[in-house]
Amino acid sequence: MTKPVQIIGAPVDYGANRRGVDMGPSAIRYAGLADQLAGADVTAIDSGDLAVPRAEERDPETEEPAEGKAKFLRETADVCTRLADEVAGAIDDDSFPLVLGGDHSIAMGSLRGSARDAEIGAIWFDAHSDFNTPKTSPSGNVHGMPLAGALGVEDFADTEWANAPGLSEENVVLVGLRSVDESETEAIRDSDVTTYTMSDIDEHGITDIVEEALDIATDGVDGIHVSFDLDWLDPKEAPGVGTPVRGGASYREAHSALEIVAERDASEGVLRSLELVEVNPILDEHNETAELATELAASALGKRIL
Ligand code: NNH
Ligand code: MN
Ligand code: MN
Ligand code: MN
Repeated sequence: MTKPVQIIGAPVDYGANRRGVDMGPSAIRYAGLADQLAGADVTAIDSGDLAVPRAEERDPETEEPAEGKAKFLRETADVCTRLADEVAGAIDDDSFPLVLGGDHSIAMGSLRGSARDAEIGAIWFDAHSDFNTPKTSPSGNVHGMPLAGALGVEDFADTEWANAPGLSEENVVLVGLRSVDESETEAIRDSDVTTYTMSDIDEHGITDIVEEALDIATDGVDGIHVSFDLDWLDPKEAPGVGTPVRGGASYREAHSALEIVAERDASEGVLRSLELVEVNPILDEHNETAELATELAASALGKRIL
């Protein structure tokens, strides 16, 4: 990454089912993010954390939407609006936004900011598809909705904060799925997003899948956002997440995936923004998931061994 990297912390847990993920940005910094980025020859500016009121001060029930449920939706809307401004501001300053979560609900802010005045694609590394809406969500947890939100599915279509008009389904690729709710299946099939499951990775290998994902995500756009949910990895590698699912990506597959992204970026300048989400230090073992997040950031931003 030749641009200066602007670190933006989003200490949000409104969207998750387990408290503690709001401490993710601190845990990732404490795990040595600055050193890892220096090791990737990146100039980093840490702009600190967004101010996020504690969930305890808020009422989880929201008045809207009329149907279905989505906990802390108003608070999520507020923080995503401010995050979008930060991300768009970093891009305007010719920096590269690196967003640290927080739960995955913040992706609606990152994507909307990244897509401001631009057509973008997105690669979504996640065990889950995050394609629920307030009407369909079995949990009411907004971290299961951000991709539907950013694509303006159903209730999200008219929002001024979730829907990212510069992001089209044709340029969205989900990689490494292994937990898709019944409620999400139809919406995904009806959409034009591309999906690769863990079985696809077993069959074709991570390198082919990520190269294909990059071809699709970058086709005809100004750049891509990479949204990286740490629960994409196998829980043995990344225990510090709220919704672990067995059978995930290995340590090497995760690095390899992001090294391929970095290589494509080095040759074609495709990367516009990156986020690492769902690190929960309360559930972690000796901060190892946070540490992994720092290493993965370095891989995505071009760290080389030789
Ligand atoms: N699909 C579930 C839900 O909507 C779980 C989502 N959890 C995630 N997504 N961590 O990445 O609640
Ligand atoms: Mn997710
Ligand atoms: Mn997930
Ligand atoms: Mn192939």
